[in-house]
Amino acid sequence: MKYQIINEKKIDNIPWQDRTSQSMNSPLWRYSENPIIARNPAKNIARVFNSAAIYYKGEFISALRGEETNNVPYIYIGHSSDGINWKIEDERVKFVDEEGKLFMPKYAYDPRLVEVEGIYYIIWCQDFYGAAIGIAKTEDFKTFTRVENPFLPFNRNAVLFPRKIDGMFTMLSRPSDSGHTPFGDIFISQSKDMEFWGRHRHVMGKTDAWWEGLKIGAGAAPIETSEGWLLFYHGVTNTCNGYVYSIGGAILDIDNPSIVKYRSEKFILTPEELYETTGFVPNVAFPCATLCDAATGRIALYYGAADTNLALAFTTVDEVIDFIKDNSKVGDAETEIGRR
Ligand code: BMA
Repeated sequence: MKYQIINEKKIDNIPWQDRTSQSMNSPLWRYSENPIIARNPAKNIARVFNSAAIYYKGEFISALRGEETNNVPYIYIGHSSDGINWKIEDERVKFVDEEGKLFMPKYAYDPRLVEVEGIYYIIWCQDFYGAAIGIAKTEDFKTFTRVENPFLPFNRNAVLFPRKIDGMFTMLSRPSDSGHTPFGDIFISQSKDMEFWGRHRHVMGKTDAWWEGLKIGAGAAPIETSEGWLLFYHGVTNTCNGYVYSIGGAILDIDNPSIVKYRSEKFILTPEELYETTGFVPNVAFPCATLCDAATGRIALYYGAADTNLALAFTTVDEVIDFIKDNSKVGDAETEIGRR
């Protein structure tokens, strides 16, 4: 391997399929049996998409965006032995406060699931007098205790780094409005205790490239590699038929991830398959999590498709980093250091 994945668990049974020819213009290739979760996957759940998965004690666990049969989203936990076939728990996650009392958000969507020092954090979007970030922690996937909201409204797409940087929890987020936000850049913030957040810095913004000319937002938790933090994010364009969400890739400086080292000016995956182009919201590919195997350099990426399905794509650390470096353009949208 040319590049190394650092600090990731070895996952012998990471979901995997060898590259197929479909992906001429992309360093990612889709799982041939996509979607892995299609419509009506469980009682009371109409659609599962934009969801995160993690390796936990020999199995895979997911935090799923389960859109119920009244279109209100909540988080559901899924279990899987292969990362592909999921058994969804019957009940939505019952979040509690520090005293153990039920403390449910009005709704919860686009969960990310990240382990930092043995604690598993779910980070999602919720109502806090408008769209805002919610966080809860668990050690056993049975009790989920709410943590203070990190930011004021409005904000979405918060993604925690999988380790502390400079001794601090580090999180990307995307300040927004409370609707179908027509703008948005990725920012970074740090916290000593997961309660008080500061040192806010700009990381990167929309660009002149049309596929991400409207807004961007962090996707999966960054992967630590020998080249820097590998970030899969979403980029959005506006068309006469509405927004189109593609997947982009960037590499952030390992010690100071507000610095963008490389950023692909081309999308790395865009909606093409029927399950991505057709559904509740057509033309959406929305990444929320990866699984990585450091030993082989394999990466499996989970992404929501058309706000209807959950899909899987694969790449290797070498292929995706080479693609990002070969197509990299770092310009004004990433060099606003010093502007606070
Ligand atoms: C965004 C979020 C995502 C969704 C996307 C496309 O604003 O709400 O959950 O996938 O729009 O509808």
